[in-house]
Amino acid sequence: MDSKDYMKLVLDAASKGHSTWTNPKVGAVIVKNNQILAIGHHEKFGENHAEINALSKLSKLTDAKGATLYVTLEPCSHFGKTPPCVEKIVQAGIKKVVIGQIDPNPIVSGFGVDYLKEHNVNVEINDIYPKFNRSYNFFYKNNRPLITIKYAMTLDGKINHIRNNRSILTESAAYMDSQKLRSQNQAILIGENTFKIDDPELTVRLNNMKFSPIRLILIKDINQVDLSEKIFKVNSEIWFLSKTKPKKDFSKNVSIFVDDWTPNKILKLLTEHSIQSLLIEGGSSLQANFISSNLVDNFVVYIAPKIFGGQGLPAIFGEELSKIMNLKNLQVKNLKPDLKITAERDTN
Ligand code: AOF
Ligand code: ZN
Repeated sequence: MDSKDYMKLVLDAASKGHSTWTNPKVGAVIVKNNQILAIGHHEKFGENHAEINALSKLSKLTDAKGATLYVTLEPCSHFGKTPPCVEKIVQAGIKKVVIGQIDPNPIVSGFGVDYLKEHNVNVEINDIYPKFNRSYNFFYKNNRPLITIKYAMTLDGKINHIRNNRSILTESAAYMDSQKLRSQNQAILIGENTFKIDDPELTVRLNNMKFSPIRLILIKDINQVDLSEKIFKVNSEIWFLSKTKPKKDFSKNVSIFVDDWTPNKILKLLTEHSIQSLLIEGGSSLQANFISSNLVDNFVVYIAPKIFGGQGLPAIFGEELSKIMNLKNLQVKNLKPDLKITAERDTN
């Protein structure tokens, strides 16, 4: 195996991490004389970093003396929830560290490499995982969350059949895929009409698990919210973004932010709370507002094999959006009987 193979191996290891939010997924492998001594990955937010998990698999730390450490992300140099990995790496006598990517997190960025070099460890830096830990990287580079818009439509662009009624357009494969999409985002946002008409739970139902990203609801008047809505049945965080102050008490998992909300203000709030990714599920006027503000990075569109024609409401965005947007990286996936199309903002 060569360096390229090891870098692929660490990426596979990193991918095994589950609940690492809002920390990155990281993988590490220790190699000596072309033998793999140990592989580790970051398993869960707040727990050991990948490098420490790999080192702790050795029978003794000094088994790694003279070895090379391959790691997807620059090893950390700060005291956070765990002590700095670079100190352990130096203590173990590792002589070379091959890094997949410099950490964009300013508390680490470059400092990890500096520490290793100062302690006579050879460092090789690559930049080979541009898409891995996408929202983590995006957040630190752009100082705002990565924003994805999701909607389902018919082949003639209709999202609803009858006004103020929810039309279910797609089938089970697309449904499962959209659940996965929810699980990949730290927060979900919906507007007032979607909240009232759909009465959604906004949870993730996957592999017999039920959990939820932070659920954000944009509403004019918080005092119009009915506590019997389905959203309150699940005990995870809910944020109402309201124009008015509440007159009644809500449960502990409900936060109310009062302002005259615009897409830019919402984004500022999320950034201040270190939210790295946001999925906007609807309705289309809320999505159109974000597009108009030039704040949408990703599109996920499910297309159902139906035509509503004049029986349906105006097509998605209709006249609500007067902006032209160019997209790139269009990809199509067959989720029979539906299609999934993804696209990204074209920044050029
Ligand atoms: C991880 N896992 O394997 C590596 C990380 O709050 P802490 O102490 O867990 O530190 C989180 C930061 O540590 C994270 O933003 C990144 O900069 C760095 N490296 N984090 O959770 C890991 N190697
Ligand atoms: Zn670390």
